[in-house]
Amino acid sequence: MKKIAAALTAAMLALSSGTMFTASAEGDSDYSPSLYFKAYDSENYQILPNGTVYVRIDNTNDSVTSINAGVYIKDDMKQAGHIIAKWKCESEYITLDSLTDPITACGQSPYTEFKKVADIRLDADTENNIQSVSYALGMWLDPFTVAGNASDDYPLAVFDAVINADTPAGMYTIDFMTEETSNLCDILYKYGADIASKEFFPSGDQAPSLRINMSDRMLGDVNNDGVVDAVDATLTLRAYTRILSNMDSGLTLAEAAAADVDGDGAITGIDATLILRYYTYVLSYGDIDFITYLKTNK
Ligand SMILES: [Ca+2]
Ligand SMILES: [Ca+2]
Repeated sequence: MKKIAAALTAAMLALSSGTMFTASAEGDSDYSPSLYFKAYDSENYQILPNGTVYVRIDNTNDSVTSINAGVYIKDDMKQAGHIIAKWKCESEYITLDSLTDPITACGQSPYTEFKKVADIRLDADTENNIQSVSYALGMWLDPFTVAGNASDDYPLAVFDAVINADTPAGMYTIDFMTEETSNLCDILYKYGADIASKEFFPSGDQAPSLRINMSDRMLGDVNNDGVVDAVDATLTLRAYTRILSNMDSGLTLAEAAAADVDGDGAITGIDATLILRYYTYVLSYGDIDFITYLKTNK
């Protein structure tokens, strides 16, 4: 059945390829849906404005931290009609677990065609730390009907990323699968106003990773003296200068994770500036914590 659907899809794509130029003339040729992760709020970790999860690890006890997250499709034009999302974590310290359909997790599937739990296909490959969810009908003719106002009012699936108690500080990611040719994220969507369809393998900006920065110290406190101040900004700027000169940052993994305050996975002048700006705020009797400050002063 799956093969037949794939063959039909291929045939439809072949038939429709001639009309794609017409569609691009209509002005939406650059459009495509995208996938993204969203970590849900918890007392066990903090979420930076860009969605990166900051985990303050404590290797002195055996506590396990679980990050609860959802996988979403952003499809403003509501054109998607076949969705396969696959993601993996390559770190041995993080285990993907508790893959759950959105009906069980939050009472609603993102698409009205998928009303029952059994309509949504979940797969967990625990050996390779891979999870996936598929929204597929036997033969694709029309885009799915979005249940909420937007395609991402409800997740495609939710899962836990379980962080082992002995996880070293550092920067980790959970990644959509975008490289292996036989095991990709795959979305079919309508293309333009006509019947033409397009198969799309989201990658890069259209399938950003979930970033998890872990450190034994609070965000921004690079030297771990309990305060975020000009010294931390200076250390961050020095590391950035070294990186610019093609040298090692000179920071330990715990220092680097604490220095990446905007959570983009790199240490740059922006991180140093944010630390300095927060320090200036604290000097003028500001009393909110760094992450709340970052969220309210984006
Ligand atoms: Ca400090
Ligand atoms: Ca950064």
